[in-house]
Amino acid sequence: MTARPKSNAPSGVEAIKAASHHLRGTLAEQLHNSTDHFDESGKQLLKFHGLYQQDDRDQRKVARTAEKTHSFMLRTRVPGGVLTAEQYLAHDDLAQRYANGALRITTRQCFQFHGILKGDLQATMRGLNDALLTSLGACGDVVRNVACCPAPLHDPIRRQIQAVTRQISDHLLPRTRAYHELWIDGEKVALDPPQQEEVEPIYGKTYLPRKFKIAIAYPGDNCVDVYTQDIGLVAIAHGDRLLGFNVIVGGGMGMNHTKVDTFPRLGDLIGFVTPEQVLSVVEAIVLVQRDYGNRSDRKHARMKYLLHEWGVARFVATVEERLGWTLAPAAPLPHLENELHHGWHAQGDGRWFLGLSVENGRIKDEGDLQLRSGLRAVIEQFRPGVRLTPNQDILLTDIAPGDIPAINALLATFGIPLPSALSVVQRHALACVALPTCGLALAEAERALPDVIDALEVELARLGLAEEPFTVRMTGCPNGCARPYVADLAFVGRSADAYVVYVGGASNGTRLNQPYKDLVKREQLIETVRPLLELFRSRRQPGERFGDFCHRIGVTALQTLVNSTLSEEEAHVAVDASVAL
Ligand code: SRM
Ligand code: SF4
Repeated sequence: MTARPKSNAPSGVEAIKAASHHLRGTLAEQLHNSTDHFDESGKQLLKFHGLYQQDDRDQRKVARTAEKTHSFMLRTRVPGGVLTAEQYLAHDDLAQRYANGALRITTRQCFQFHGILKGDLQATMRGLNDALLTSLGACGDVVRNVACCPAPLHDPIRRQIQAVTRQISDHLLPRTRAYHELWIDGEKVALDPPQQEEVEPIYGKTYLPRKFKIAIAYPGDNCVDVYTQDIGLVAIAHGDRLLGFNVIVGGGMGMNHTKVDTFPRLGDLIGFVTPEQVLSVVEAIVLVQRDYGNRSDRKHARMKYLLHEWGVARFVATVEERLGWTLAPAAPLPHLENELHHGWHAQGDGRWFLGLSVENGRIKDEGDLQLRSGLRAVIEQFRPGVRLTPNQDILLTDIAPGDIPAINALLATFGIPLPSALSVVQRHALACVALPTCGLALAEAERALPDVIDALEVELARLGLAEEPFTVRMTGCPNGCARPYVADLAFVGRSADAYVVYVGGASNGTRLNQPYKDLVKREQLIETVRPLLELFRSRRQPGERFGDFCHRIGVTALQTLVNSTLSEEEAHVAVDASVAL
């Protein structure tokens, strides 16, 4: 039997976008009907407005019926993670009033609410709008939240890259009035027919083939994981002068365990642009993806697959053709580290900032740790600036030095530890949301990682590795929302309660890791990793990180060593031999 050729017909989502009159569809009618949910095309369009229709998957089991009770996840768009105290407090109020009482910091410096009911959507979005916030373009086939190193240090480079972040974000925000009509102006939508002449100058009627991600790194600081973005920009500076940006394109994490033609990919460095050129170059790259990205198969629609199919040279030539000029060669890349920005730091302008570690980004009150109430109390009383980090943490900024003791004391009353009281491994760990809200989760992540980290802490302490910085990331499925494939060690959900263990990434996000063992049960994760940590402890080179060690030895050699019956001494000889090969 001959294989059927793949169809090039646009996917169903393309048809929904095309017929939607710039993201309106029948959302207005559906919003006011008597059901608790939207139909399939409504679900797709809602994403562009920052909304996901979900149901509580724990409840599915309890209810034992096919009937789901729907609620919504709402993601706000927070360019560079920068919020005022008032905007933080508005999020906190809305979480209490309309969502499940918790806030979730995301890996792209946004906030998510979970559990909003359909009848409360308009009120929630009006509340955001009143605080000068939006969820437009936080999800959907557009440029998502533009990420940027959030540290508020008083240096001109940081100020400029934050300004470029805002500029790129504003420039690539959808122009449709649908968001305001539907959620903010409310009734008006029923009176006015959609304006047929409305135009989206960048996106057109069908927007992009798929989501699109952009991030900017400060020289030397890769907390945004530039290599995993559709476009990663690394600032290049000379002293206090921003010379421009190195441009990296075609990164992405998502894959499917069983489809070998889907894969994580690191971006390619394609050249250097000045601050004056950066917006036109970013726009040209987005337009190339808009016009040539795959619109028939959403599993291959990310720009990384265009890079993979075309190769870098053709991609760059197409971008340059659109620009009408050629890109300058890339500048030497500064060495990158993944800075967490934890603890107290002088900003350099007489003020201080405090970076707090938020376990898996979840701001809630639980037991002795009253994180939500404590943050609220500090922010209400001291009115600091607030920044969300790509490591799912929070920075409280612009604090007068005289307020530091009172803030430390107030945090302590709510049981909130300073990062120095936490283990190194916990502070570097990330988990995606997964169950119970994520419809794509195959296994637990956010709810499972704390216990895994507790067990790992014990092992690391036993081996004298407690101070060893390395990244541990867990996701409930292979889509890669916590960017697991660049971590030193990752656990990626494979089936209910089983994971693929990955090792050998780089803590600074510059190398992909490799699958080490498949279908490992959650309770066996630590015993699977233990022999690797033992080998690392005894055979590492001076200063070598765990991921670098696993990469140097190689996954196959590690598997052979761990599965063999060699004595410890023989294993060491074998390690040396495998490295020498
Ligand atoms: Fe993600 C889908 C959560 C960052 C790759 N992601 C989802 C959805 C919306 C599930 C769905 O489609 O039904 C998840 C909602 C769960 C929930 O209940 O809240 C979800 N992704 C998240 C967040 C909240 C994870 C977190 O724990 O912080 C992050 C929100 C970021 C934001 O503020 O915009 C999040 N997602 C990422 C990242 C990391 C990043 O952007 O730096 C990635 C990997 C990078 C990339 O895009 O390649 C990522 N999410 C995906 C994918 C795979 C896309 C692909 O190319 O194949 C999906 C599935 C999809 O799009 O079909 C997905
Ligand atoms: Fe859901 Fe998978 Fe993303 Fe985790 S990685 S939030 S399980 S889509």
